[in-house]
Amino acid sequence: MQEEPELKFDPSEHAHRRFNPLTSEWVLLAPHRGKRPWLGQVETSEISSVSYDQNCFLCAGNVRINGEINPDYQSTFVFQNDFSALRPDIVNANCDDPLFRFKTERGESRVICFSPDHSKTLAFLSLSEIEKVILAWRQQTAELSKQYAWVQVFENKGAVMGCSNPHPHGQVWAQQQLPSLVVKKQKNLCEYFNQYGRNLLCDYAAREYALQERVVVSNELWLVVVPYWAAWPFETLLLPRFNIQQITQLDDNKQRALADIIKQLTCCYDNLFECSFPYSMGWQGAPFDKRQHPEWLLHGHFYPPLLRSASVKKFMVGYELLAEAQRDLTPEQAAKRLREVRGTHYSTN
Ligand code: H2U
Repeated sequence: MQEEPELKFDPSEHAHRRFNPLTSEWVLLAPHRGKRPWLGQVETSEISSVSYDQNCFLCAGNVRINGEINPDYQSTFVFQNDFSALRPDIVNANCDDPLFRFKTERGESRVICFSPDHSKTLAFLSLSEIEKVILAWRQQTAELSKQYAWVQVFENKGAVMGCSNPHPHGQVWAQQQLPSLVVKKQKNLCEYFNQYGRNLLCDYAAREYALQERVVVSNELWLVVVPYWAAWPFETLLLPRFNIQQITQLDDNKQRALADIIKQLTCCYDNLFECSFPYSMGWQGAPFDKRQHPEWLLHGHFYPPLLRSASVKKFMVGYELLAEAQRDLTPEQAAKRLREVRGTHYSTN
């Protein structure tokens, strides 16, 4: 009698679910679905070619929507968002009805222009210019954290991510209460710390660095991986290889090494589909609640929407909205593809 060949699990072929320990959510991997045809929506993400645009609200010397004139800034420039989602002058009110619960929220929203040059995304800035952006993130967080428990630094890049203006910029939103995703992350980090007496993300960074399978770029102090549990096709997690809880604790040396990693990563992203790669990115660290947080490690998330090319994005729709996140390309394949396009920016070759 002929023996049945033993079926061996192949993560790049067989559907399986992976667990995200930061969110306690699972993601379904269906690698074989990557070959399906696409006749749907197409995106464009071109690199801007002008250093100054007279119609841009963020360029130096131009008038903003509220009539204020931007200074002739030479480096980074921060201003109070003229359409702030969060404001410091709010009345206090709340309701505990289990079905109609609310609490008013006090806060501030600011815009951070990365440079006066309208065309220079992070991938095109010099290392010292990227360091100035990081310094702005540090300084804004230091200032706002005196009053607010949560300071969210982020960047929406590209029209596909809802970015309203191509001039390279990010935002910072500060608020009194911890937002929902942060509460969830804090709970999971705490549970791991209480169970193992160790920091989840420190452990994860060390394991990924040793494995190298999902590493995209690294240097002596920082590491970028496509996380094992990534939901978005080319999602990455930027981790320090040292213990640090908050962005305000960065020093100049760590900041310099971080600028190098950001430059490397954003060049990989642009090189992948030879376009100005869209994404939402942001930093998360321990809340500013005057407590010790040994369970936290500062980290950055990059969530790019593109799937197959500069024009085809991943849609989080039917199954994802109703059941759970799902991806075709495995995180290992995504990391390999990003690694393969490391190096100088494609537009300079
Ligand atoms: P996004 O591109 O991520 O939307 O951020 C740009 C922000 O800039 C946006 O929140 C603000 C918008 O409110 N803005 C001003 O505050 N003043 C302006 O004159 C234009 C845009």
